Amino acid sequence: AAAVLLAACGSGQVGGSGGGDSVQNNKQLALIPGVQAEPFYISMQCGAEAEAKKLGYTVTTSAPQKFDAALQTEKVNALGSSPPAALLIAPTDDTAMLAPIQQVANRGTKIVQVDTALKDSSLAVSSISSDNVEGGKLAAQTLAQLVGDKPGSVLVLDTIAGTSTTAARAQGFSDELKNHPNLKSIGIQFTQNEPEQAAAKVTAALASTPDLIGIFATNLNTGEGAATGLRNAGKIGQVNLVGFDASPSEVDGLRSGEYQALIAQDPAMIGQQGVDQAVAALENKPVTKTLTAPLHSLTKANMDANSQYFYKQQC
Ligand code: T6T
Repeated sequence: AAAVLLAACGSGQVGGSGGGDSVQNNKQLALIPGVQAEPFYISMQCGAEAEAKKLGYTVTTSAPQKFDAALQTEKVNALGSSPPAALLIAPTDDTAMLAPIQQVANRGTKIVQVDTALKDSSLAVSSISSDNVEGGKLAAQTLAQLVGDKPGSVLVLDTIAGTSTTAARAQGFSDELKNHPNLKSIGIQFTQNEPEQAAAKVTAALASTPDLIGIFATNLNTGEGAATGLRNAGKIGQVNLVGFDASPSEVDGLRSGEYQALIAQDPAMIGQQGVDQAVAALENKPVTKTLTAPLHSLTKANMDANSQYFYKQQC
């Protein structure tokens, strides 16, 4: 079985990198992440660049300054003058990003969704993301385990309405909470993906809800803000914080006890698979419409054995 696997793997790479039977000459891929200078997307970019190099393609990344559909639209429109062969994009809004992406697709560029997705995924030849509903469930199970049978209230911090990934995580969390009747949700709060807003929501929840026992932060920015809110109130360790992602500051926070658990994604794999699918589409090879990247539950006890899942600040 090992030999078969190896052979399959080898032939895939030879086919991918060969210029010999090249179907088209444009070897330019574009990557438009959700926001610039953020470890999740940097790790995705690292995975995409390494894979593209192997396959004889180049990746040009242009990221908006904020996680914002209008700013991301500007980046998409800027592709107009020299359209890439394929665009890997993490749409920041599941509806508003449809029209600008459609325009790029109309010019013949193949579209691959990485991480977030449009509600209408039919434009994309392939979409790659974590199983975010499952990640939310895992977060609820982890929180329930952490608090044991103790009753209490829990807060969910989401990012911006229309973000497919964090919405799915919040949904999965709420679904799983039904299996843990001692844990009472005080609802989902939106934070505009700003750590300061997440911190303020935590401060307010601590004031209004004396039995607050846990917080689920659906991504890196909400997690970093929640940790600040708990720190400011002197509640670190008293209120359990389960975060998503594994940025350097979240990893430090897990080690120091600010977070009790992190659900880490594999953004480098999402970037790598995004390139693989784009190249397959361009070279008329079989393309997989939907791919799921693995999740890893990190705790203080297992984090050092799982350091390969920590996100990068640079490649
Ligand atoms: O959690 C990731 C990503 O999966 C999500 O779509 C948006 O937020 C992050 O980039 C982390 O900040």
